[in-house]
Amino acid sequence: MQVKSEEKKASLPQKSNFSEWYNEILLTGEIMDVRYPVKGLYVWFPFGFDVRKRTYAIMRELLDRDHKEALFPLLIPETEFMKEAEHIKGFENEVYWVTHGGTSELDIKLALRPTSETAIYPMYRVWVRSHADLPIKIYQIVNTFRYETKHTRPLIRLREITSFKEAHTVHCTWDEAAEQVKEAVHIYQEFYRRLAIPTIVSKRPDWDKFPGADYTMAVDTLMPDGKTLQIGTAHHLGTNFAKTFDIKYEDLNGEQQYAHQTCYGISERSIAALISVHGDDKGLVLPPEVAPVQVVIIPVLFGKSEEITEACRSVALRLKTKGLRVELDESDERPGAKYYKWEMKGTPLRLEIGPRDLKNNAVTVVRRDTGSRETVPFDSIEYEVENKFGDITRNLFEKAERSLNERITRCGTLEEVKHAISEGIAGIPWCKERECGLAMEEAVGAGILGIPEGELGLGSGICPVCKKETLSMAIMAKTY
Ligand code: 5CA
Ligand code: ZN
Repeated sequence: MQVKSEEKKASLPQKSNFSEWYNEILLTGEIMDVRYPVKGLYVWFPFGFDVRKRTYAIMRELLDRDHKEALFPLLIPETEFMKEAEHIKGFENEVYWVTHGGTSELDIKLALRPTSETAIYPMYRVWVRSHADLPIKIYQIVNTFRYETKHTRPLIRLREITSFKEAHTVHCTWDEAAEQVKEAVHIYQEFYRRLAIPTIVSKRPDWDKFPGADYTMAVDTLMPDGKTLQIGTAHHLGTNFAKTFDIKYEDLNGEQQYAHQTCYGISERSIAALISVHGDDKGLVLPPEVAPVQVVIIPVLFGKSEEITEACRSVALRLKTKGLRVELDESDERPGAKYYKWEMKGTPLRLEIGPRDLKNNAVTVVRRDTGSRETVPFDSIEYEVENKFGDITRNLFEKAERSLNERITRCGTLEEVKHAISEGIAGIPWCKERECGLAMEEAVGAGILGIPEGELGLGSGICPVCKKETLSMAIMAKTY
């Protein structure tokens, strides 16, 4: 038995070896099975699906405050898909086409949505009549398909994105749409705060914006290997799509006006970030809000003890009554083996009751995030557990934020940037000119994420290319 649990412990590579760790934890942590025989498509295990469900419940909760959920078809006729020139340019190499129904060739090819502008906007054309119909704020959570040619990776770069949350809004004015983009970014920040994931918000450089957008705001986080992951984007579409899809409203003066639009999306990259930012050498570490099992109770029995079993059952019942997700592990495995198993699963709290706890009318509480052990009175277990949940989420966020901040380096030269991006994010003065930006990317072999919001984006310096003075700092990083 001892040997077996040691083996289990050793089966996860150290997190410092991130790529191997990531692949292994998806399988051992029962998040995704990567053995499906189509490249870029993966299978959600029930446990992973449970985490996904809880994560997206947060997203739904935030959006449902003032958005409506809807559902549009997966198939988009070529005639609609081919309307917006920029959009086509951006996506045509990534589209899967349905060309046949059975054995007969279709008159009009059908695209599997890579994103749903061209599925939704023909309907918006019909739905939008007057200023009184606006704003419209609709979202859907669907699968989308992108024939990605870059290296595919589970949860990160998929050919079937299974958890694409896309919101599409319509407004009277450009400014109202700009406000909506801000709101979208706030929603994402709140969402990631709930997942204890720190984020950096920046406006993408013009050459990296969404095809068909006026501008793109992006939310990024830093992965353990020092590469950033774009975990959400919000796009101001101006009237670009309104013009091609003829979405007009009658204004107060009775005049026809083109509508202004936004769209914003996230994917299961949110789950990739959740796993990668918090996990450790022992496995998953999940914030209580999204953990399928929040508390595991393990009887520490030496010989048979009815009393310990009874005490464990009673605690389980009390916590369940509080609405918590509790598992009482009464299996025959040794306690040590059980610890490994539940640690791997990221269970935020482990309660142990042994003979000494019983004697003292107490429960031993072990935190997954810190490993700390504490004895708490049996009678106040509900209070103690709920209290610790708050502490855990706070601690996870603070720890992740520290780790992010430690890996941001302010640089003065491109040589320094080259060095800094092997560890994380580099800040570098940038005059905001396209030519300089492209030259900087070329020189260091990494992308400009943008000029980040907040203090990080400020600082006087000299653009490394044109040598002009500037007050803005761009951030650069190797990206997924
Ligand atoms: N229509 C817009 C907003 S919904 C759109 O498609 N934007 S996007 O292309 O930027 O995608 C939204 C987010 O989905 C991205 O920020 C990124 O986090 C995620 N994403 C994009 N492509 C993939 C992919 N192949 N696999 C996993 N996630 C992806
Ligand atoms: Zn410059």
